Amino acid sequence: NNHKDNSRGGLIVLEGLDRSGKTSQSSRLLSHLEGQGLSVESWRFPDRTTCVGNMISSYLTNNSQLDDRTVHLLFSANRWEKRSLMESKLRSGTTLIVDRYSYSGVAFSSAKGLDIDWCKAPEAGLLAPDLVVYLDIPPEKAAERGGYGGERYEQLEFQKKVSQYYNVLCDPTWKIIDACLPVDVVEKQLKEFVMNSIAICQKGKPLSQLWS
Ligand code: NYM
Repeated sequence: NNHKDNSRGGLIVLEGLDRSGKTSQSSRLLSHLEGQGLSVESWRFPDRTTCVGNMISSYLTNNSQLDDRTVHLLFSANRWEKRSLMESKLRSGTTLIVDRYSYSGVAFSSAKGLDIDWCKAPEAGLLAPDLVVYLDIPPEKAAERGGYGGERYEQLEFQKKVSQYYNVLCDPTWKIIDACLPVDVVEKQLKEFVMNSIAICQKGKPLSQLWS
């Protein structure tokens, strides 16, 4: 039947400040979904394994200096270079759990003072997520968690600005989870949102594009 033809995996995006718990929640979610017998992969942006990703990584670790607009476009290019693989994975039925996406791109660059519409422009045409989950943590609480690794951006004052731009980007379709709740509670809420979203994609929800 028709449903089966258009069945696909879900594009699930986790967003939040540094130290909000995205990475540990991604790995818990991955194990859970694998355990359900689903085809699923865990991705992250920046993807530091590509040439572009190497440039980004060297910038983040303060091993190179780049103009703010230049690095913004590199982060965007790093998503564009993965777009076709992303689309084929989704169409072949694999769900992708993505740790950061275009929203990080826009929130972090806008927090540096770049115009928000300028920041959004190169993201237009990338695949739109089926679900965005925002792990919500006050910047002060995130800072208390420690482990800011000394990369660029990992400073309280800057993270406060980033959180303001996430607020601007947030739309009513985003699912917000209080990231100060115990990890198991966050995990449980996350699973529920994700399972619902995957079920809709399996029924043949069309893929769509960001901001275009
Ligand atoms: N970051 C991440 C950006 O500034 N723009 C982007 O497009 C993306 C995807 O990179 N502080 C920032 C947010 C993080 C940093 O990410 C590295 P991570 O999740 O720590 O590897």
